[in-house]
Amino acid sequence: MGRRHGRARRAAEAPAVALLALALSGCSVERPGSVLAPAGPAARMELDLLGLSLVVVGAISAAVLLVLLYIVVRFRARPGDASEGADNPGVTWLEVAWTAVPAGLLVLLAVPSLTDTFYLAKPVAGGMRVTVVGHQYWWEYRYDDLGLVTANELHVPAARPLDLRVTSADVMHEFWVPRLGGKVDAAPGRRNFLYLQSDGPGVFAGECTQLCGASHAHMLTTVYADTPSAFEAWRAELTKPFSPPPPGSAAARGMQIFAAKCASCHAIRGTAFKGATGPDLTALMLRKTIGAGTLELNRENLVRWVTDASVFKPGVLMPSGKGKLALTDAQIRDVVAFLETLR
Ligand code: HEC
Ligand SMILES: [Cu+2]
Repeated sequence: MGRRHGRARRAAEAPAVALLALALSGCSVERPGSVLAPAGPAARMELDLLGLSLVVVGAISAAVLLVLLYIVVRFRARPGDASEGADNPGVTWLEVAWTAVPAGLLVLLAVPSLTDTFYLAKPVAGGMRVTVVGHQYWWEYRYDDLGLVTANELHVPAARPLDLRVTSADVMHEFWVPRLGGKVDAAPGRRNFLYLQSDGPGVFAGECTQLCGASHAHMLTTVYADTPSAFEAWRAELTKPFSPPPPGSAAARGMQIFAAKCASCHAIRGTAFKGATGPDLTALMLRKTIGAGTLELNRENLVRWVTDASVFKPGVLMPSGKGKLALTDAQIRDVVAFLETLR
């Protein structure tokens, strides 16, 4: 009785759980983003190919199953009939047909597969060149033509083709933004080309899809396909001259701490800070998140991150402020005050 009751209740709850899951999946930028909802020409080309293969394979499967079903029923053993059945010497037209039809279908699949593969394998004219470098556990973006460097949040002009050259500074990673196109390996010592493009402005989730260490799951990225004016505003922020904080302020004290403890790993454009093992922090405050999507960017989270990032990101390669870097709480607040001037 109790068991029956439980089962009935679970059955009654199922639609509610499904609805809740649906509602939750509708929140914020969709992660990881579905290849079934392409938002640009490369992704659409790949989905069309998938659709064509499904139709062809589905038609073949259905035809074979129908013929099989017919044969099983039509030529089944009947009660009282012990004969071996008729000896069929072969039907030429049938044999020609079942050779020619699959051959035709293979050609139908091969032609678009090959043309699409070759099309997607080379840069589209007028593309924006960005070098993508995978690091444990974040993405570095170097805009080769614009001379900009940033991390984790890739701003691009909407609808412009991207000419990405993907590589790695350490282990194998894999770069994937499902709604904009295929994925590609980020391998040390190699530069793999990837063409992505959006139809228009939008925000697209991406991530590392090659298990690369303890915080592989915290190696997210976001592509911002900006309108021309939004992209220009972002570019202007990243290239404007560095303005040092006013002498005597908390931020000024923080900048000295930064020079001593952080600049060996982090660069800021227009300063003497040129570290390259961690993300470039130029215009840091324009980002929505820190730690490759790990925490929302705000003062409290910056303090927590600098205090000990490994609390949020296991195996993180940034040393803890409180531990290894031997900073006091007051020093951490000062250095965060400096970070907050980076915009
Ligand atoms: C040994 C090198 C190293 C030192 C020293 C270091 N960091 Fe980092 N930092 C990193 C690495 C690596 C990351 C990327 C971690 C990740 O997301 O996996 C990082 C990430 C960050 C981020 C987040 C950036 C982003 O866009 O996600 C901030 C902010 C930051 N560090 C500030 C500091 C400050 C402030 C100091 C000095 C108190 C400091 N770091 C010292 C290596 C370092
Ligand atoms: Cu990775």
